[in-house]
Amino acid sequence: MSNMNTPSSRVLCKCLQGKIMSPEQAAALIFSGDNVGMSGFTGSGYPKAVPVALARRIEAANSAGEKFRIGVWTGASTAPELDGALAKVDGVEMRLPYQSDPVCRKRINAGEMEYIDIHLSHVAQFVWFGFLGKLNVAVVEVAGILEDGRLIPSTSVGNNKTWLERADKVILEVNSWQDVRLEGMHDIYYGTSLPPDRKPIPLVHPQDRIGDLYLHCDPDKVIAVVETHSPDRNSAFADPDENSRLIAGHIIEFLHHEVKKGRLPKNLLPLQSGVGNIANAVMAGLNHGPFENLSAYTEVLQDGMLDMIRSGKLISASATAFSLSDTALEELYANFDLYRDKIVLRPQEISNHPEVIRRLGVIAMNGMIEADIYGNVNSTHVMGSAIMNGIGGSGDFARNAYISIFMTPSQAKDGGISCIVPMVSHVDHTEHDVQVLVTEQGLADLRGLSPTQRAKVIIENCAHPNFKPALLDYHKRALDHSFGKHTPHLLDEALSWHQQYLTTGHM
Ligand code: 0RQ
Repeated sequence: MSNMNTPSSRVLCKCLQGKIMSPEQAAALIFSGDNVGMSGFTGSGYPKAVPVALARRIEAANSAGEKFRIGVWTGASTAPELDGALAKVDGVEMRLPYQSDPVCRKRINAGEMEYIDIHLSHVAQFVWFGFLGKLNVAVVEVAGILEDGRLIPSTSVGNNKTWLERADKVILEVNSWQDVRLEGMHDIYYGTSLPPDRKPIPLVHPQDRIGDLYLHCDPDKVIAVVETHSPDRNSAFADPDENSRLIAGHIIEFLHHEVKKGRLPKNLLPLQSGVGNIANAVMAGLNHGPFENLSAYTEVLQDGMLDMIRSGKLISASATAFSLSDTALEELYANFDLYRDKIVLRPQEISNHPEVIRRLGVIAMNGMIEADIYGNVNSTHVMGSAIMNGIGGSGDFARNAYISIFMTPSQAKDGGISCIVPMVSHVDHTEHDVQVLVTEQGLADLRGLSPTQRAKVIIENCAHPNFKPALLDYHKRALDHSFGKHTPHLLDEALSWHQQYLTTGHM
Protein backbone atom coordinates (compact mmCIF):
# COMPACT_ATOMS: atom_id res chain seq x y z
CA MET A 1 0.00 0.00 0.00
CA SER A 2 2.86 2.28 -0.89
CA ASN A 3 0.69 5.12 -2.22
CA MET A 4 -0.81 5.83 1.22
CA ASN A 5 0.76 9.13 2.12
CA THR A 6 -2.18 11.24 3.15
CA PRO A 7 -4.70 10.28 5.80
CA SER A 8 -7.63 9.93 3.40
CA SER A 9 -5.67 7.76 0.98
CA ARG A 10 -5.45 5.05 3.64
CA VAL A 11 -9.10 4.07 3.14
CA LEU A 12 -8.89 2.53 -0.32
CA CYS A 13 -12.08 0.48 -0.12
CA LYS A 14 -14.80 2.48 -1.92
CA CYS A 15 -17.67 0.99 0.05
CA LEU A 16 -16.04 2.08 3.30
CA GLN A 17 -15.10 5.58 2.17
CA GLY A 18 -18.76 6.54 2.52
CA LYS A 19 -18.68 5.56 6.18
CA ILE A 20 -15.93 7.99 7.19
CA MET A 21 -17.13 10.18 10.06
CA SER A 22 -15.94 12.06 13.11
CA PRO A 23 -15.04 10.31 16.39
CA GLU A 24 -18.09 11.95 18.00
CA GLN A 25 -20.43 10.57 15.33
CA ALA A 26 -18.89 7.13 15.72
CA ALA A 27 -19.10 7.26 19.52
CA ALA A 28 -22.81 8.08 19.21
CA LEU A 29 -23.29 4.60 17.71
CA ILE A 30 -22.22 2.92 20.96
CA PHE A 31 -24.94 2.47 23.59
CA SER A 32 -24.97 2.12 27.34
CA GLY A 33 -24.83 -1.57 28.24
CA ASP A 34 -22.86 -2.53 25.11
CA ASN A 35 -19.87 -4.80 25.38
CA VAL A 36 -17.16 -3.19 23.30
CA GLY A 37 -14.10 -5.09 22.04
CA MET A 38 -11.29 -2.60 21.59
CA SER A 39 -7.92 -3.11 19.95
CA GLY A 40 -4.80 -2.40 21.97
CA PHE A 41 -2.03 -4.24 23.69
CA THR A 42 0.19 -2.25 26.05
CA GLY A 43 0.44 1.26 24.56
CA SER A 44 0.28 -0.06 20.98
CA GLY A 45 -2.50 -0.19 18.44
CA TYR A 46 -5.33 1.02 20.67
CA PRO A 47 -8.08 3.27 19.25
CA LYS A 48 -7.11 6.85 19.99
CA ALA A 49 -10.17 8.95 19.14
CA VAL A 50 -13.43 7.05 19.66
CA PRO A 51 -12.86 6.11 23.35
CA VAL A 52 -12.08 9.75 24.18
CA ALA A 53 -15.19 10.92 22.31
CA LEU A 54 -17.20 8.24 24.08
CA ALA A 55 -15.85 9.40 27.45
CA ARG A 56 -17.10 12.94 26.64
CA ARG A 57 -20.50 11.51 25.74
CA ILE A 58 -20.60 9.54 29.01
CA GLU A 59 -19.64 12.65 30.95
CA ALA A 60 -22.51 14.54 29.33
CA ALA A 61 -24.90 11.70 30.17
CA ASN A 62 -23.65 11.70 33.77
CA SER A 63 -24.27 15.46 34.00
CA ALA A 64 -27.81 14.88 32.78
CA GLY A 65 -28.26 12.37 35.60
CA GLU A 66 -28.10 9.31 33.33
CA LYS A 67 -25.88 6.31 33.98
CA PHE A 68 -23.90 5.29 30.89
CA ARG A 69 -21.55 2.33 31.27
CA ILE A 70 -20.09 -0.19 28.88
CA GLY A 71 -18.10 -3.41 29.06
CA VAL A 72 -14.53 -2.90 27.84
CA TRP A 73 -12.69 -5.90 26.41
CA THR A 74 -9.20 -5.49 24.97
CA GLY A 75 -6.05 -7.40 24.12
CA ALA A 76 -4.28 -6.37 27.31
CA SER A 77 -3.48 -3.01 28.92
CA THR A 78 -3.98 0.10 26.80
CA ALA A 79 -3.28 3.78 27.46
CA PRO A 80 -4.74 6.82 29.24
CA GLU A 81 -6.83 7.74 26.16
CA LEU A 82 -8.72 4.48 26.51
CA ASP A 83 -8.65 2.97 30.00
CA GLY A 84 -7.88 6.23 31.75
CA ALA A 85 -10.47 8.33 29.90
CA LEU A 86 -13.32 5.83 30.35
CA ALA A 87 -12.47 5.03 33.98
CA LYS A 88 -12.27 8.72 34.85
CA VAL A 89 -15.91 9.26 33.86
CA ASP A 90 -16.95 6.02 35.58
CA GLY A 91 -18.00 4.66 32.20
CA VAL A 92 -16.82 1.07 32.63
CA GLU A 93 -19.13 -1.55 34.08
CA MET A 94 -16.87 -4.53 33.39
CA ARG A 95 -13.22 -4.56 32.32
CA LEU A 96 -11.32 -7.57 31.00
CA PRO A 97 -8.81 -9.25 30.52
CA TYR A 98 -5.88 -7.07 31.77
CA GLN A 99 -5.22 -3.47 32.74
CA SER A 100 -2.40 -1.43 34.21
CA ASP A 101 -4.00 2.01 34.31
CA PRO A 102 -3.81 3.92 37.62
CA VAL A 103 -7.35 5.36 37.39
CA CYS A 104 -8.79 1.98 36.44
CA ARG A 105 -6.86 0.27 39.22
CA LYS A 106 -8.15 2.76 41.76
CA ARG A 107 -11.76 2.22 40.72
CA ILE A 108 -11.39 -1.57 40.72
CA ASN A 109 -9.82 -1.56 44.18
CA ALA A 110 -12.51 0.81 45.46
CA GLY A 111 -15.16 -1.67 44.31
CA GLU A 112 -16.49 0.78 41.71
CA MET A 113 -15.61 -1.23 38.60
CA GLU A 114 -15.92 -4.95 37.92
CA TYR A 115 -12.78 -6.58 36.57
CA ILE A 116 -12.13 -10.13 35.38
CA ASP A 117 -8.48 -11.06 35.26
CA ILE A 118 -8.18 -13.67 32.48
CA HIS A 119 -5.31 -15.65 30.95
CA LEU A 120 -4.70 -13.78 27.70
CA SER A 121 -4.85 -16.96 25.61
CA HIS A 122 -8.32 -17.70 27.01
CA VAL A 123 -10.02 -14.51 25.90
CA ALA A 124 -10.70 -15.28 22.23
CA GLN A 125 -11.94 -18.77 22.90
CA PHE A 126 -14.12 -17.62 25.81
CA VAL A 127 -15.79 -15.17 23.42
CA TRP A 128 -16.27 -17.91 20.80
CA PHE A 129 -17.63 -20.29 23.45
CA GLY A 130 -20.13 -17.60 24.47
CA PHE A 131 -18.79 -17.52 28.06
CA LEU A 132 -18.60 -13.73 28.26
CA GLY A 133 -21.91 -12.78 26.69
CA LYS A 134 -22.53 -10.85 23.52
CA LEU A 135 -19.95 -8.64 21.88
CA ASN A 136 -21.92 -5.69 20.53
CA VAL A 137 -19.28 -3.44 19.02
CA ALA A 138 -15.64 -3.71 17.93
CA VAL A 139 -13.48 -0.58 17.87
CA VAL A 140 -10.25 -1.50 16.12
CA GLU A 141 -7.29 0.59 15.03
CA VAL A 142 -5.75 -0.38 11.69
CA ALA A 143 -2.92 1.07 9.62
CA GLY A 144 -4.95 1.06 6.40
CA ILE A 145 -7.82 -0.47 4.45
CA LEU A 146 -7.15 -2.14 1.08
CA GLU A 147 -9.43 -1.81 -1.98
CA ASP A 148 -11.07 -5.14 -1.21
CA GLY A 149 -11.73 -4.23 2.42
CA ARG A 150 -8.92 -6.24 4.00
CA LEU A 151 -7.34 -4.45 6.92
CA ILE A 152 -3.65 -3.76 7.57
CA PRO A 153 -3.14 -4.37 11.30
CA SER A 154 -1.22 -1.79 13.27
CA THR A 155 1.37 -2.16 16.04
CA SER A 156 -0.57 -4.78 18.00
CA VAL A 157 -2.82 -7.63 16.95
CA GLY A 158 -4.23 -8.78 20.30
CA ASN A 159 -7.80 -10.04 19.99
CA ASN A 160 -8.67 -7.98 16.91
CA LYS A 161 -9.41 -10.98 14.71
CA THR A 162 -11.97 -12.23 17.21
CA TRP A 163 -13.49 -8.78 17.82
CA LEU A 164 -13.96 -8.25 14.07
CA GLU A 165 -15.52 -11.68 13.61
CA ARG A 166 -17.77 -11.75 16.68
CA ALA A 167 -19.00 -8.16 17.06
CA ASP A 168 -22.34 -7.18 15.55
CA LYS A 169 -21.01 -3.75 14.57
CA VAL A 170 -17.51 -2.57 13.75
CA ILE A 171 -15.91 0.85 14.06
CA LEU A 172 -12.50 1.18 12.39
CA GLU A 173 -9.95 3.80 13.32
CA VAL A 174 -7.49 4.25 10.46
CA ASN A 175 -4.39 5.79 11.95
CA SER A 176 -2.10 7.47 9.42
CA TRP A 177 0.56 7.91 12.14
CA GLN A 178 1.19 4.15 11.93
CA ASP A 179 3.98 3.42 9.46
CA VAL A 180 2.78 1.90 6.17
CA ARG A 181 5.74 -0.46 6.28
CA LEU A 182 3.95 -2.45 8.98
CA GLU A 183 2.13 -4.08 6.06
CA GLY A 184 3.50 -7.60 5.75
CA MET A 185 4.75 -8.00 9.33
CA HIS A 186 1.64 -9.74 10.63
CA ASP A 187 0.53 -13.34 10.54
CA ILE A 188 -3.19 -13.67 11.21
CA TYR A 189 -4.11 -17.32 11.63
CA TYR A 190 -7.62 -18.11 10.42
CA GLY A 191 -7.43 -21.86 11.05
CA THR A 192 -8.67 -21.93 14.64
CA SER A 193 -11.81 -23.97 15.21
CA LEU A 194 -13.91 -24.99 18.17
CA PRO A 195 -13.99 -28.27 20.09
CA PRO A 196 -14.72 -31.04 19.25
CA ASP A 197 -13.32 -30.18 15.79
CA ARG A 198 -10.09 -28.46 16.73
CA LYS A 199 -7.04 -29.12 14.58
CA PRO A 200 -3.36 -28.83 15.59
CA ILE A 201 -1.88 -25.37 15.09
CA PRO A 202 0.79 -25.89 12.40
CA LEU A 203 3.46 -23.70 13.98
CA VAL A 204 6.71 -25.51 14.75
CA HIS A 205 9.30 -22.71 14.71
CA PRO A 206 8.90 -19.26 16.26
CA GLN A 207 9.29 -17.52 12.89
CA ASP A 208 6.81 -19.77 11.00
CA ARG A 209 4.09 -17.97 9.07
CA ILE A 210 0.83 -19.91 9.09
CA GLY A 211 -1.77 -17.25 8.36
CA ASP A 212 -2.71 -14.16 6.42
CA LEU A 213 -1.03 -10.75 6.26
CA TYR A 214 -4.36 -8.98 6.81
CA LEU A 215 -7.37 -8.90 9.09
CA HIS A 216 -10.69 -9.71 7.45
CA CYS A 217 -13.93 -7.93 8.19
CA ASP A 218 -17.37 -8.06 6.59
CA PRO A 219 -17.76 -4.47 5.22
CA ASP A 220 -21.52 -4.63 5.88
CA LYS A 221 -20.80 -4.77 9.62
CA VAL A 222 -18.69 -1.61 9.51
CA ILE A 223 -20.81 1.24 10.88
CA ALA A 224 -18.08 3.88 11.00
CA VAL A 225 -14.58 4.64 9.79
CA VAL A 226 -12.68 7.28 11.75
CA GLU A 227 -9.41 8.71 10.49
CA THR A 228 -6.77 9.56 13.07
CA HIS A 229 -3.17 10.65 13.16
CA SER A 230 -2.05 9.92 16.72
CA PRO A 231 1.01 8.27 18.19
CA ASP A 232 1.07 5.09 20.22
CA ARG A 233 1.96 5.72 23.80
CA ASN A 234 4.65 3.56 25.30
CA SER A 235 6.74 4.73 28.18
CA ALA A 236 10.49 4.64 28.25
CA PHE A 237 12.24 1.90 30.20
CA ALA A 238 14.40 2.83 33.14
CA ASP A 239 18.08 2.02 32.74
CA PRO A 240 18.69 -1.32 34.47
CA ASP A 241 19.33 -0.68 38.18
CA GLU A 242 21.69 -2.76 40.30
CA ASN A 243 18.98 -5.24 41.32
CA SER A 244 17.88 -5.81 37.73
CA ARG A 245 21.46 -6.34 36.66
CA LEU A 246 22.02 -8.87 39.44
CA ILE A 247 18.79 -10.71 38.55
CA ALA A 248 19.79 -10.80 34.90
CA GLY A 249 23.24 -12.08 35.88
CA HIS A 250 21.78 -14.96 37.93
CA ILE A 251 19.50 -15.97 35.06
CA ILE A 252 22.31 -15.92 32.51
CA GLU A 253 24.54 -17.99 34.77
CA PHE A 254 21.69 -20.48 35.22
CA LEU A 255 21.09 -20.75 31.46
CA HIS A 256 24.81 -21.23 30.93
CA HIS A 257 24.77 -24.06 33.46
CA GLU A 258 21.81 -25.68 31.71
CA VAL A 259 23.67 -25.61 28.39
CA LYS A 260 26.72 -27.19 30.03
CA LYS A 261 24.52 -29.92 31.50
CA GLY A 262 23.07 -30.58 28.05
CA ARG A 263 19.56 -29.60 29.11
CA LEU A 264 19.45 -26.64 26.74
CA PRO A 265 20.97 -26.23 23.28
CA LYS A 266 23.75 -23.65 22.82
CA ASN A 267 21.33 -21.15 21.32
CA LEU A 268 18.87 -21.90 24.15
CA LEU A 269 15.17 -22.31 23.32
CA PRO A 270 12.72 -19.54 22.34
CA LEU A 271 12.60 -16.84 24.99
CA GLN A 272 9.50 -15.26 26.50
CA SER A 273 10.03 -12.16 28.51
CA GLY A 274 7.34 -10.48 30.59
CA VAL A 275 6.56 -6.80 30.92
CA GLY A 276 8.53 -4.20 32.83
CA ASN A 277 11.99 -2.97 33.61
CA ILE A 278 13.43 -6.17 35.04
CA ALA A 279 12.37 -8.19 32.00
CA ASN A 280 13.92 -5.53 29.81
CA ALA A 281 17.12 -5.65 31.87
CA VAL A 282 17.34 -9.43 31.44
CA MET A 283 17.25 -8.90 27.69
CA ALA A 284 20.01 -6.29 28.04
CA GLY A 285 22.03 -8.89 29.99
CA LEU A 286 21.48 -11.52 27.31
CA ASN A 287 22.53 -9.01 24.70
CA HIS A 288 25.95 -8.86 26.33
CA GLY A 289 25.96 -12.54 27.27
CA PRO A 290 27.53 -15.58 25.63
CA PHE A 291 24.53 -16.92 23.69
CA GLU A 292 24.14 -16.54 19.92
CA ASN A 293 21.37 -17.19 17.38
CA LEU A 294 18.60 -16.78 19.93
CA SER A 295 14.90 -16.66 19.13
CA ALA A 296 11.89 -15.26 20.97
CA TYR A 297 8.33 -16.52 21.16
CA THR A 298 6.77 -13.95 23.39
CA GLU A 299 3.88 -11.61 23.90
CA VAL A 300 5.32 -8.11 23.75
CA LEU A 301 8.44 -7.03 21.97
CA GLN A 302 10.20 -4.53 24.25
CA ASP A 303 13.29 -2.39 23.64
CA GLY A 304 15.66 -5.08 24.91
CA MET A 305 14.64 -7.52 22.20
CA LEU A 306 15.02 -4.90 19.49
CA ASP A 307 18.57 -4.25 20.72
CA MET A 308 19.24 -7.97 20.50
CA ILE A 309 18.02 -8.12 16.90
CA ARG A 310 20.25 -5.17 16.03
CA SER A 311 23.29 -6.80 17.61
CA GLY A 312 22.56 -10.06 15.81
CA LYS A 313 22.06 -12.06 19.03
CA LEU A 314 18.36 -12.56 18.31
CA ILE A 315 17.59 -13.96 14.88
CA SER A 316 13.79 -13.98 15.09
CA ALA A 317 11.01 -12.72 17.35
CA SER A 318 7.33 -13.59 17.40
CA ALA A 319 4.94 -11.48 19.51
CA THR A 320 1.45 -10.03 19.47
CA ALA A 321 2.50 -6.41 20.03
CA PHE A 322 5.30 -3.95 20.02
CA SER A 323 5.88 -2.26 23.36
CA LEU A 324 8.68 0.10 22.43
CA SER A 325 9.83 3.39 23.87
CA ASP A 326 9.85 6.35 21.47
CA THR A 327 13.59 5.96 20.96
CA ALA A 328 13.29 2.27 20.13
CA LEU A 329 10.39 2.98 17.77
CA GLU A 330 12.54 5.53 15.94
CA GLU A 331 15.28 2.92 15.67
CA LEU A 332 12.80 0.34 14.32
CA TYR A 333 11.70 2.61 11.48
CA ALA A 334 15.16 4.07 10.83
CA ASN A 335 16.56 0.60 10.15
CA PHE A 336 13.38 -1.13 9.17
CA ASP A 337 14.95 -3.50 6.64
CA LEU A 338 17.07 -5.00 9.40
CA TYR A 339 14.02 -5.86 11.52
CA ARG A 340 11.23 -6.50 9.07
CA ASP A 341 11.87 -10.15 8.22
CA LYS A 342 12.84 -11.07 11.74
CA ILE A 343 9.63 -9.97 13.48
CA VAL A 344 6.15 -11.52 13.23
CA LEU A 345 3.08 -10.14 15.00
CA ARG A 346 0.26 -12.65 15.65
CA PRO A 347 -3.11 -12.80 17.38
CA GLN A 348 -2.64 -13.29 21.12
CA GLU A 349 -4.51 -16.60 21.02
CA ILE A 350 -1.52 -17.86 18.97
CA SER A 351 1.34 -15.90 20.61
CA ASN A 352 0.16 -17.27 23.97
CA HIS A 353 -1.19 -20.63 22.85
CA PRO A 354 -0.45 -23.42 25.36
CA GLU A 355 -0.04 -26.00 22.57
CA VAL A 356 2.56 -23.90 20.74
CA ILE A 357 4.42 -22.81 23.89
CA ARG A 358 4.72 -26.43 25.02
CA ARG A 359 5.79 -27.59 21.54
CA LEU A 360 8.48 -24.90 21.14
CA GLY A 361 9.84 -25.41 24.67
CA VAL A 362 9.72 -21.73 25.55
CA ILE A 363 11.90 -20.36 28.38
CA ALA A 364 9.43 -18.17 30.29
CA MET A 365 10.66 -15.25 32.40
CA ASN A 366 8.07 -13.19 34.25
CA GLY A 367 7.89 -10.68 37.05
CA MET A 368 6.04 -11.32 40.30
CA ILE A 369 4.87 -9.50 43.40
CA GLU A 370 5.79 -12.22 45.86
CA ALA A 371 6.60 -15.92 46.13
CA ASP A 372 6.21 -18.13 49.12
CA ILE A 373 8.76 -20.47 50.63
CA TYR A 374 7.20 -23.40 48.74
CA GLY A 375 7.28 -21.72 45.32
CA ASN A 376 3.72 -20.47 44.86
CA VAL A 377 3.72 -17.13 43.07
CA ASN A 378 1.50 -14.08 43.36
CA SER A 379 1.74 -11.85 40.27
CA THR A 380 -1.35 -9.77 40.71
CA HIS A 381 -2.47 -8.79 44.22
CA VAL A 382 -1.10 -6.65 47.04
CA MET A 383 -2.16 -7.86 50.49
CA GLY A 384 -4.26 -10.55 48.84
CA SER A 385 -6.98 -8.10 47.91
CA ALA A 386 -5.81 -5.12 45.85
CA ILE A 387 -5.18 -5.81 42.16
CA MET A 388 -1.99 -4.41 40.64
CA ASN A 389 -2.35 -5.24 36.91
CA GLY A 390 -3.45 -8.79 36.19
CA ILE A 391 -2.10 -12.21 35.28
CA GLY A 392 -1.72 -11.19 31.63
CA GLY A 393 0.11 -13.84 29.69
CA SER A 394 2.28 -15.00 32.57
CA GLY A 395 0.08 -18.03 33.27
CA ASP A 396 -0.10 -19.04 29.61
CA PHE A 397 3.67 -19.17 29.50
CA ALA A 398 4.47 -20.41 33.02
CA ARG A 399 2.16 -23.41 32.85
CA ASN A 400 3.44 -24.57 29.47
CA ALA A 401 7.07 -23.49 29.39
CA TYR A 402 10.15 -25.71 29.16
CA ILE A 403 11.44 -23.80 32.17
CA SER A 404 9.34 -21.25 34.01
CA ILE A 405 11.29 -18.51 35.80
CA PHE A 406 9.81 -15.84 38.10
CA MET A 407 11.81 -12.85 39.23
CA THR A 408 11.54 -9.90 41.61
CA PRO A 409 13.73 -7.79 43.85
CA SER A 410 13.78 -9.53 47.26
CA GLN A 411 12.16 -6.54 48.97
CA ALA A 412 9.54 -3.97 48.02
CA LYS A 413 8.57 -0.56 49.39
CA ASP A 414 12.04 0.53 50.41
CA GLY A 415 12.73 -2.64 52.34
CA GLY A 416 9.43 -2.57 54.26
CA ILE A 417 8.13 -5.75 52.61
CA SER A 418 9.76 -9.08 51.88
CA CYS A 419 8.87 -10.49 48.46
CA ILE A 420 9.56 -13.95 49.86
CA VAL A 421 6.81 -14.78 52.36
CA PRO A 422 5.60 -17.83 54.30
CA MET A 423 2.39 -18.10 52.27
CA VAL A 424 1.44 -15.93 49.29
CA SER A 425 -1.61 -13.78 49.91
CA HIS A 426 -2.99 -14.66 46.45
CA VAL A 427 -1.97 -17.49 44.12
CA ASP A 428 -1.56 -16.98 40.38
CA HIS A 429 1.05 -19.63 39.65
CA THR A 430 1.05 -22.71 41.80
CA GLU A 431 4.17 -24.45 43.03
CA HIS A 432 3.63 -26.93 40.18
CA ASP A 433 4.22 -24.28 37.50
CA VAL A 434 7.28 -22.60 38.96
CA GLN A 435 10.68 -24.11 38.33
CA VAL A 436 12.99 -21.22 39.14
CA LEU A 437 12.76 -18.17 41.43
CA VAL A 438 15.23 -15.31 41.19
CA THR A 439 15.91 -12.21 43.23
CA GLU A 440 19.00 -10.01 43.35
CA GLN A 441 20.14 -12.24 46.23
CA GLY A 442 20.32 -15.35 44.09
CA LEU A 443 18.48 -18.06 42.19
CA ALA A 444 16.51 -21.01 43.53
CA ASP A 445 16.32 -23.99 41.17
CA LEU A 446 13.25 -25.84 42.42
CA ARG A 447 13.26 -28.71 39.97
CA GLY A 448 13.14 -32.10 41.59
CA LEU A 449 12.74 -30.71 45.11
CA SER A 450 10.01 -31.54 47.63
CA PRO A 451 8.23 -28.64 49.41
CA THR A 452 10.50 -28.60 52.47
CA GLN A 453 13.60 -28.91 50.28
CA ARG A 454 12.29 -26.00 48.19
CA ALA A 455 11.71 -23.88 51.29
CA LYS A 456 15.36 -24.22 52.34
CA VAL A 457 16.67 -23.24 48.89
CA ILE A 458 14.24 -20.35 48.43
CA ILE A 459 14.95 -18.80 51.84
CA GLU A 460 18.68 -19.37 51.57
CA ASN A 461 19.12 -18.14 47.98
CA CYS A 462 16.36 -15.57 47.41
CA ALA A 463 15.29 -13.92 50.69
CA HIS A 464 16.82 -10.61 51.74
CA PRO A 465 19.15 -10.92 54.78
CA ASN A 466 16.79 -8.61 56.70
CA PHE A 467 13.99 -11.16 56.42
CA LYS A 468 15.94 -14.42 56.30
CA PRO A 469 16.01 -15.06 60.08
CA ALA A 470 12.23 -14.59 60.39
CA LEU A 471 11.56 -16.90 57.44
CA LEU A 472 13.98 -19.58 58.71
CA ASP A 473 12.39 -19.35 62.15
CA TYR A 474 8.89 -19.65 60.66
CA HIS A 475 9.88 -22.68 58.62
CA LYS A 476 11.53 -24.41 61.58
CA ARG A 477 8.54 -23.86 63.85
CA ALA A 478 6.17 -24.94 61.05
CA LEU A 479 8.18 -28.16 60.67
CA ASP A 480 7.85 -28.76 64.43
CA HIS A 481 4.22 -27.86 64.91
CA SER A 482 2.40 -28.09 61.60
CA PHE A 483 -0.63 -30.36 61.26
CA GLY A 484 1.06 -32.10 58.31
CA LYS A 485 4.76 -32.31 57.54
CA HIS A 486 4.54 -32.32 53.74
CA THR A 487 4.01 -28.58 53.26
CA PRO A 488 4.40 -27.32 56.83
CA HIS A 489 2.47 -24.20 57.76
CA LEU A 490 1.26 -22.37 60.82
CA LEU A 491 -1.86 -20.96 59.23
CA ASP A 492 -2.63 -18.09 61.61
CA GLU A 493 0.94 -16.90 61.50
CA ALA A 494 1.34 -17.34 57.73
CA LEU A 495 -1.58 -15.02 57.11
CA SER A 496 -0.71 -12.52 59.82
CA TRP A 497 2.70 -12.02 58.16
CA HIS A 498 0.96 -9.77 55.63
CA GLN A 499 -1.46 -8.30 58.17
CA GLN A 500 1.44 -7.17 60.26
CA TYR A 501 2.62 -4.98 57.40
CA LEU A 502 -0.82 -3.43 57.06
CA THR A 503 -0.87 -2.32 60.69
CA THR A 504 2.76 -1.39 61.31
CA GLY A 505 4.25 -0.77 57.88
CA HIS A 506 6.94 -3.34 58.77
CA MET A 507 7.09 -7.08 59.13
O1 0RQ B 1 4.47 -0.45 43.14
O2 0RQ B 1 4.52 1.29 41.43
O3 0RQ B 1 3.42 1.70 43.63
O4 0RQ B 1 5.91 1.50 43.47
O5 0RQ B 1 4.36 -3.44 42.69
O6 0RQ B 1 6.62 -3.49 41.05
O7 0RQ B 1 9.08 -3.75 41.30
O8 0RQ B 1 8.13 -1.97 39.72
O9 0RQ B 1 8.04 -4.46 39.23
O10 0RQ B 1 7.17 -3.35 37.08
O11 0RQ B 1 8.34 -5.62 37.16
O12 0RQ B 1 6.01 -5.32 38.04
C1 0RQ B 1 4.31 -8.43 39.02
C2 0RQ B 1 3.38 -6.14 38.88
C3 0RQ B 1 5.86 -6.55 38.67
C4 0RQ B 1 4.35 -7.22 36.80
C5 0RQ B 1 4.45 -7.09 38.36
C6 0RQ B 1 4.84 -3.11 43.99
C7 0RQ B 1 6.00 -2.17 43.74
C8 0RQ B 1 5.44 -1.33 42.62
C9 0RQ B 1 5.45 -2.91 40.59
P1 0RQ B 1 4.58 1.14 42.91
P2 0RQ B 1 8.03 -3.32 40.33
P3 0RQ B 1 7.43 -4.63 37.78
C10 0RQ B 1 3.40 -11.26 30.09
C11 0RQ B 1 3.79 -11.09 31.47
C12 0RQ B 1 1.75 -9.80 35.70
C13 0RQ B 1 1.58 -9.83 34.20
C14 0RQ B 1 2.71 -10.54 33.53
C15 0RQ B 1 3.02 -7.79 36.35
C16 0RQ B 1 4.67 -2.35 41.78
O13 0RQ B 1 5.37 -8.08 36.36
O14 0RQ B 1 2.04 -7.07 36.21
O15 0RQ B 1 3.56 -11.18 34.11
N1 0RQ B 1 2.96 -9.12 36.11
N2 0RQ B 1 2.73 -10.46 32.23
O16 0RQ B 1 6.30 -1.43 44.89
C17 0RQ B 1 3.59 -4.95 47.80
C18 0RQ B 1 5.09 -6.68 47.29
C19 0RQ B 1 5.42 -5.99 46.09
C20 0RQ B 1 4.77 -4.77 45.82
C21 0RQ B 1 6.17 -5.22 44.19
N3 0RQ B 1 5.65 -7.84 47.59
N4 0RQ B 1 4.16 -6.14 48.10
N5 0RQ B 1 3.86 -4.26 46.67
N6 0RQ B 1 5.26 -4.35 44.65
N7 0RQ B 1 6.28 -6.23 45.07
C22 0RQ B 1 3.24 -9.93 29.39
C23 0RQ B 1 1.84 -9.37 29.47
O17 0RQ B 1 0.97 -9.94 30.04
C24 0RQ B 1 1.55 -8.06 28.79
